[in-house]
Amino acid sequence: MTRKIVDVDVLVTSPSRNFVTLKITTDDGIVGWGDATLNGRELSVASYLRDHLGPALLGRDADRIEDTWQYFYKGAYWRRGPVTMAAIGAIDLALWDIKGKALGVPVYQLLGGAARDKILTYTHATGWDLPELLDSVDQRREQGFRAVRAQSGVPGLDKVYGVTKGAASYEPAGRGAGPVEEDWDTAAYLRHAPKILSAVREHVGPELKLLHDVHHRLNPTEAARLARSLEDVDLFWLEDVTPAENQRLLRTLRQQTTIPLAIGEVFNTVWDAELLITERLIDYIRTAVVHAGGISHVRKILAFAEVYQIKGAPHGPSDVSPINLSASLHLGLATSNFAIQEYMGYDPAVSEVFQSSFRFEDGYLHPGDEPGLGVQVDEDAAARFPYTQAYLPIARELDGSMKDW
Ligand code: GCO
Ligand code: MG
Repeated sequence: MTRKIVDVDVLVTSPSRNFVTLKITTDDGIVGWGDATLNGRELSVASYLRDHLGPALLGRDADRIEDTWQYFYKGAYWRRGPVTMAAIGAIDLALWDIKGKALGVPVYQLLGGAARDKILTYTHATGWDLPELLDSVDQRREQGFRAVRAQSGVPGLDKVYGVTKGAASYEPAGRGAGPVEEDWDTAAYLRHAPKILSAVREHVGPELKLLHDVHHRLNPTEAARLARSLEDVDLFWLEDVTPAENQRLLRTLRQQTTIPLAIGEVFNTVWDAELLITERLIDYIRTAVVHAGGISHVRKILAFAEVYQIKGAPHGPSDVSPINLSASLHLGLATSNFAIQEYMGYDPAVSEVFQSSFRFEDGYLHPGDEPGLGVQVDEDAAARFPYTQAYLPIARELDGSMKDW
């Protein structure tokens, strides 16, 4: 028996953020949804799906998820890379959604069933100065969060990625033809960050899990200095301390600190993480299902990481769609070495387009028990929010040279 794919459609919608959504329909009328959002490069993935993979999907058996994954991964000749892997990831999510709906079970049941009752989640707190940051952290605690990522401004700068003077909201991407440019000052950051994070720890006491994201801005020496000065803050993790390309450099950093390290949100395949995993240079792997070939590939990354006592903690910002979040939660519920899920919530307009069955309670998330991934997409609502170009800001050193992301 086969379940034939009869229609493939790609929606690009912008209810506050640009999201690329894949819709696959089968000959028995089942619709599966996948997320294909690659922040700032959305249309490249949409074209990859519309122009190359979509036509090849027509007539294929929707039930053959692994074979379809291998067909597109091995069959492309040009393997890996964010655009390719996001496109394959979207197909993978849509096919898991279809299989769940066809069998009447939530996707986590197809992955082996629940390995935990609920998924610990962390959110973002931001404030330009300490009082604003503490207010933001307190708000998050009042909302029930048990784990919070704390980011602040830096004295001498006007803006730091994701934190704006006097603005409570998080505005990571600016609309327009090119990215906004920000200044960056490593020395000022290194002087300031330990003080502010120590003050946050003192304010919240020992229980709250505190995280901090460096966004690839340091070299290994600077990262070691920062980590050593933060040892007493008891961070749950320090994220993306250095650019992720030259991973051998992290060997020396690991000898300098016991702070857990989290890396991987820009990775697309297991090959991007192989050294980090086999040498255990990280404690948490951050790869998101949407960006690394979907559930089928990320669960292999997590199985590989499990052997090295590394846990999954996927990227889950508001700039990928609720379909990605749901897929991550199904995977997380069914995976024993899954630690925590990033969750920032969404603009209300996002819920007009994506209705999701996941629920947040008391600092934990659960994907819900609807068949498939549990996300309905309202295509009329999606059409009301057309795509507009938007990009993450870039940063320059004080002398005007480009800074690493
Ligand atoms: C995170 C990320 C974000 C990214 C953004 C890129 O940990 O959530 O680092 O802050 O910059 O999601 O698309
Ligand atoms: Mg990050």
